[in-house]
Amino acid sequence: MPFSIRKKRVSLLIAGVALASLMGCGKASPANEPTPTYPSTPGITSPTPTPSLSPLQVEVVADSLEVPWSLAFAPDGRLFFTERPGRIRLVQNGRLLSQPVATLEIAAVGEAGLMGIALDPEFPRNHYLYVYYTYRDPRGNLMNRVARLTESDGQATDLKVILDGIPGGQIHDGGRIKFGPDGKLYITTGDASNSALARNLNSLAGKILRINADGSIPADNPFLGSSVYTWGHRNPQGLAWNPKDGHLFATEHGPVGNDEVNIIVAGQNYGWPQVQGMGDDNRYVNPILVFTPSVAPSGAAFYTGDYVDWQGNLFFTTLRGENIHRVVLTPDGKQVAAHEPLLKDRLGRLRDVVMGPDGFLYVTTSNRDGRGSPAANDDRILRILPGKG
Ligand SMILES: [Ca+2]
Repeated sequence: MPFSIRKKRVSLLIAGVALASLMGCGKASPANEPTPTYPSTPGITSPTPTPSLSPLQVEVVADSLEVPWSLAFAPDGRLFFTERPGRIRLVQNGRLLSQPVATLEIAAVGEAGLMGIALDPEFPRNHYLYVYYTYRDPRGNLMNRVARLTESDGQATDLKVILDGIPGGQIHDGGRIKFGPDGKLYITTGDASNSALARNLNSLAGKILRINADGSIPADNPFLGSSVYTWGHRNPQGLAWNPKDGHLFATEHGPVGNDEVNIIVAGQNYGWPQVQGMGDDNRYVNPILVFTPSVAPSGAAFYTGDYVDWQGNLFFTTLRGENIHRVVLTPDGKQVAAHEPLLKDRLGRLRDVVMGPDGFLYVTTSNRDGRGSPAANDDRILRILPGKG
């Protein structure tokens, strides 16, 4: 693949242990905070714990960032990402460009701001990039929308709103956007702190939405004339498709505990607010993983690189849990066979994970989001190399 971090950076490779202490962010959980546990979930095949944590190396790709929320690689190897206060930025040839790709007028309040970014499947031809952000409407209400920009030589202009009217709030704004293997744009939205909206099919809050790249509604969406794809979500922030069968997985923040990983099926209700975590009501889809206490899962990605032990595994980052989880699925791809938190050491809150064209995982820290303990060089984009220890 064309993308490569500059060779001299290879010399910076250090084991995760050394990195965490070097960067002064080996922060331990407060003594009074319960250590997250990773329970087996009732009704699924009993997970077989992976015997030991995978060896990892961690490399700094970019630092001194401000809440890098979402990563998107272009086919030419450039890495576009958002910073929540409103900037789209770029790592090119392994170097962070100081000049933003664009600075957007958004409302950065609480958890809200500039969140998701996705590149058009035809990006090499049309240079369209898509973002999800919060703004204030004329009455001062916080709202979310999806907009498209056109990139040229590292600058993005000509903003065009393609989906609007997503209720927003200081918390629970969802915000992940990704193109699926079907070429449609999927969007996670939060309940905007109004749980009733998640069970209301007429609201775009608390949903996973599916639209065409131009903002129109696909004819094969489950609800006629609606962008709603699934409902009953509280605050989903991660999307990833299993390359083996095309099934969509989503991570979701529960209230106090009951964080979820779900397999997303068109038209289904995922329970919020009637059911959180596992339920026994067949009107609602149960998650395949539940976390109590909360780990706050965010970005998600499937691994398709060369490291055999990880191939076909689902990875997701956690904010409160400050880790990357590796999930091994059963051969039918519908249940969890095993999972492990990967990091032995704390890099802090982790917001997004994607797979780079070089076959390595890239994650972002979120230590300047108001809930973390930032080190001097936070926030960062990190590259995770497996199996080198
Ligand atoms: Ca649920």
